[in-house]
Amino acid sequence: MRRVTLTQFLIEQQRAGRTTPELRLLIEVVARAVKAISVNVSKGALAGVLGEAGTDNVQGEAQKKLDVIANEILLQANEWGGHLAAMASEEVEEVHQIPFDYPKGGYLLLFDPLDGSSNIDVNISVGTIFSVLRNPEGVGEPTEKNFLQPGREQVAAGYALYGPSTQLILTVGNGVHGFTLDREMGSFIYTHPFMTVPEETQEFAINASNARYWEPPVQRYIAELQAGKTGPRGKDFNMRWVASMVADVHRILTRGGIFMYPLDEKCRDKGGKLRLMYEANPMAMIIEQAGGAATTGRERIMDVQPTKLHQRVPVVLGSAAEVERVTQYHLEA
Ligand code: P6P
Repeated sequence: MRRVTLTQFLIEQQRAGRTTPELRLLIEVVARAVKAISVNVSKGALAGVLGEAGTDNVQGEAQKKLDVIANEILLQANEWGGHLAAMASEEVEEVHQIPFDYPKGGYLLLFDPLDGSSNIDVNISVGTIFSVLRNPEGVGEPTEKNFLQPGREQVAAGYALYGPSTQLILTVGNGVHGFTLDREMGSFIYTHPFMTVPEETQEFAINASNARYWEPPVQRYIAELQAGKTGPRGKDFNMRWVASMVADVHRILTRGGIFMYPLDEKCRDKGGKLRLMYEANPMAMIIEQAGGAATTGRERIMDVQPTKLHQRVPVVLGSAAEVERVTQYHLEA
């Protein structure tokens, strides 16, 4: 069967009026950067890139060497193309401006360059998450304010999963499409057209060690899943927790499930654990485009009006029926 590459897919989306040439270039550049990150991640100990970088990120978390490498790759790959007005990264406090000697474009790119990096040293899948917004017209040098748009304004979102194979999952607002990296050719091959989240599921993903901190609606929901056949759900459920959001979300996108990092007593003062702008929003766009649902437990994630670039938010996403049930339990509380 003739293999369709990411480039051909994007050209066809552009022909159909779903992407602009600038957005097509942006995605191609991000895909090239992701290939370079994949090469570094897959070298592991052979390239001296494991372990701590000896620095902390904006979240006060110790950075891994690969966090810093992945961040640099994405910043440098996207500076010169003329498609971006500015960038924002989980690893960098301030908005990253386009160097003055390059032209600016109409888009804002946000990313978590290497999500789940605590898994790197134990060789478990990690990923890159990205989100694309339009830069508001005529507002001069982009500031944090330009980025503070609700997730429903995203024009594209995606992630790369560095697993047994490297996959790029992408939406430009017309369904979710998966590509697998052919390392010999160096190209992403279109392998998963129109991915959809199964409505029903028997798998849930949550860090169960936080159970004593959960709010009552979450306690109630998880207790029912754990009761299995003998409980009100009348069927057994399985639990999976990779502690790498990209890996957990990809499993849910592929075979269904619900992913929860809810508000709890431990993360309440920070507003949640996961970041809104470059983790929750892009994943929410992907999951909704695949027929699933994504909320904070109380409201649609993509309707949250951001107030800070690095703000956190509770996340409940996946099979629509399950997410709806969690929302219902919050309303009944
Ligand atoms: P915990 C990784 O650090 C991350 O941001 C997500 O990728 C992941 O879902 C979550 O945190 C894991 O959190 O508390 O289980 O370590």
